[in-house]
Amino acid sequence: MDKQILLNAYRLMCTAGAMARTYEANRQVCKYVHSTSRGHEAIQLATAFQLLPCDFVSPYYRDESLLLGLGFTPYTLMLQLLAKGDDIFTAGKEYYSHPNYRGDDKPTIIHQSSATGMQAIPATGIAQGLQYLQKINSPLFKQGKNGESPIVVCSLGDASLTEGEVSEAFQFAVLKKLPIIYLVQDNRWGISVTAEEARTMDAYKFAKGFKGLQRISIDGSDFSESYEAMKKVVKEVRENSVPFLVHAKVPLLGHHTSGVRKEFYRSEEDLAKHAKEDPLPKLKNRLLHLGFEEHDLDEIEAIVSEAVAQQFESAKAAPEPDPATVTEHIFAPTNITGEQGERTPAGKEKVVMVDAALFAIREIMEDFPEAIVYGQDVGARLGGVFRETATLGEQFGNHRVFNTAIQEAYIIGSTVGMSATGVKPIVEVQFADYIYPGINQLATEVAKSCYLSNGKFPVQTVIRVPIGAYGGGGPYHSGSIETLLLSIKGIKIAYPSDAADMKGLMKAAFLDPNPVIMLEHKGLYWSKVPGTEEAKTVEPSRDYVLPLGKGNVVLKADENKIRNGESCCIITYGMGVYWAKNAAKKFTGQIEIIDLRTLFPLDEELIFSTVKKHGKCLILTEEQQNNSFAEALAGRISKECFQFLDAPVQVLGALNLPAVPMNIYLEKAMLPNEEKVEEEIIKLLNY
Ligand SMILES: Cc1ncc(C[n+]2csc(CCOP(=O)(O)OP(=O)(O)O)c2C)c(N)n1
Repeated sequence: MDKQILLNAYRLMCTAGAMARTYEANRQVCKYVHSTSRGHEAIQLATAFQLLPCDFVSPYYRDESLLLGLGFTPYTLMLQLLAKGDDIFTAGKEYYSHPNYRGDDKPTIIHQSSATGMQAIPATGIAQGLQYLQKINSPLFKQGKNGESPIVVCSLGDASLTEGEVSEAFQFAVLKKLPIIYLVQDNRWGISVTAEEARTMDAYKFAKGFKGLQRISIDGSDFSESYEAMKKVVKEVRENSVPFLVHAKVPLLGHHTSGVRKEFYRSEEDLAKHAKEDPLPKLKNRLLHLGFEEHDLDEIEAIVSEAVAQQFESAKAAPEPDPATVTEHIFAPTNITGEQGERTPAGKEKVVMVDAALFAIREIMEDFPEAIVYGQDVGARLGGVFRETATLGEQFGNHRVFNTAIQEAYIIGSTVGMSATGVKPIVEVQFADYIYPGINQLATEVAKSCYLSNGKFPVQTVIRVPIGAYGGGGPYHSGSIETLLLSIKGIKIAYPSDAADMKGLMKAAFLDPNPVIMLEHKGLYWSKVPGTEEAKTVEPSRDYVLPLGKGNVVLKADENKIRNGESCCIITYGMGVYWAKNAAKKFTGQIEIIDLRTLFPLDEELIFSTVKKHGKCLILTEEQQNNSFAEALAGRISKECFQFLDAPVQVLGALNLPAVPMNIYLEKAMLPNEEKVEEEIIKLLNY
C-alpha cells in the first residue's frame, strides 16, 4: 500500500485523538453532548479515502474521523461541537458530528438525524434516486471525473441494526439492486446494552437473510485491512450496482457520549480488552515496521496536537448564532404564490375528484421527467386501490410508476434521499389509518431536514394520503389524522374538497420545494356519499395552480343579515364543507362557509376577517373533537377576535372514540352530519 496513504491515515488518527483529548480537558466549554470516534478511526478513514465528490455519505454521530478523512478540518467540526453560528452544517442547530454538505469538492451528505438506524431509509432513497437518474440518462446524474458511477455509504452503529426500519431499507436495496454500502461499526455496545443482550447474530450474519446483499466482515481497527476491503467493496458497488454490507469490528475507546461516561457501566476488564485493539498504535507499529522513524511519527503527533489546540481556541472565539436566525429555513421559498390558469374552462365536462388528482399527476409526469410515483398497489396492474393512479403505469412505464412492498416508513422516508438527488417523488400511503409506521420518518427525517440543514436539503415530495369515513369503511379505513400531522412542524398539509381544488393544489404541492401531504377524502373521491355532488367540477386547465394556504368562501351570507347580526360563519374543510353546505340550506342568507383547503399554512387572514364580520363562528371537523386542530383553532380565533365575538367560538367534531366503528349506524352516531350542524347553527344564531 502507498506509504503516503498510511501516513495520512496516521496524521488524521492523531488528529482525532488530539480532538478527543481536547474535548475531555475542556468539558466546561464543550457543554453540548458529543461523541468521538476513538476506536473507530481506522475503518472510518479507510472508507472516506475511497469516496469521490459524486458520491453520497450518511455518517452517524460517531463518524468524526470519516469527516476528517473527507477533508473537513477540526475547526469546521468544532464549530458544530460548540454550536456556533459559523457552523457550516447547521449554523448552531445540531449536535457534533451531524453534518450535511453540498459542494463540488466532497461527497454530498444529506441532513443526519440522531435517531439510531433511521438514516438507513433516507440513504437508501438516495441510491434509489441515483439508479433512476441513471436509467433516464438525466443530466442530474453526476459521475466521477473518469466516468465512475456514484455510490452511497450509509454508516451505522451495530446496535442500531435491530431497528425495524433498517430491515425495510435492506429489503428495498436488495430488491432493486441499489448501489449502497451499509457500513456497520460493531463495538459490541449500544450505550450500556451489550451485544449478548441485544442480538443473537452480528450484522454479518444478519445480512445473510437478505438475498443479494453482499457482505464482508473485517477487523475495522486495522487500517490496512480496512482500506483494502473498502477499496474492493467500493469498486464492486460502483461497477456492478450491488448493495453491500461491511461488518467492521472495532473497539470503543472513548465514552458513549460526553454525558454517558464509560466508567459508569464498563468494567476494567472490558476497557482493557478494547484498549488492546486501539487502531492508532496498530498503525504506528505498521509504519515503524515499514521503516518510518519513531521520532518522525511522534513529531507528526505533536504538530497535529498543536494545530488542534489552535483550532479549538479559534472555534471558542467564533460568534454565537444570532438569535434572530432561529426561525430561518423552516421551509424553502416557493414560487407558487398566486392562483394562475383557468379554473373553469368553458365547454368541459365535470370530473370526479379522484380523476382530477389523476389528471394533475399525469400532466406533472408529462412535464417533469424527474417525477415518479410509488406506493402500495399504485403500479400498472391495479392503478391504486381507489384507481387513483390508473393508466399512469401503462403510460409512463414501471420505472416511473411502481408498487412497493408494505413499507410505510420506506415510502415516506425514502423521499428525503430521492429529493436530495433531484428526483421528485409523489408517493402514497394507502390509507390515513396506516400512516403510523411512517410517522417516525416523517417527523424525524422529512420534516426536520430543511431546518436542520439550514436550507440545504429541503425535501421536495408529495405524499398522497386517502383519508376519512365514507360509510361502513370500518375502524382501520375511515380515520382522520390531521391533528397528528399538524403537530409536526416542517410539513405542509392540503385538504381539498372538490375536483378543481384537488387539481390546483396537487400542482402547487408538486411545485413546492417542501414536503406536502395531500389529504384526499375517500368519501369525496367519486361524490358517492349523498350530498357531495358538488365535489365534481369542471377540470381546470393544464396550467391551473392554486397556492397552498388560501382558503375559499364557498357560501356567502347576505350583507343585510350580517348587518343585522343574524349570521354566523362555519370554518371547515374536507367532508365538513358538505355537511355545512347542506345544513345551511335551512338558514337562507345567514351562513358563510369557509373551506380552508390547506391546513398548513393556514389562511388566518381569511379566517379572522370572516369571524370578525359575523361575530359568531362554528368550526366543523370530522376528527374526534377533544384536543383536535379544530379546538386549537377555536382558541386562536377566540384570542384574535375576542372583541368582535357575540358568542363563544363553537366546535363540532366527532365523538371522542378510539376508532370509527364499522356499523353504519354506529359510524353515523359518531361523526358530525348535516343534522348535527343544523343544531349547532340554531344554538349559535340564538345566542
Ligand atoms: C431511535 C433512537 N433510540 C434511542 C436513541 C438513544 N441512543 C443514542 S446512541 C444509542 C446506542 C447506539 O449504539 P450503536 O448504534 O451501536 O452505536 P455506538 O454508539 O455504539 O457507536 C442509543 C440507544 C437514539 N439516538 N435513537
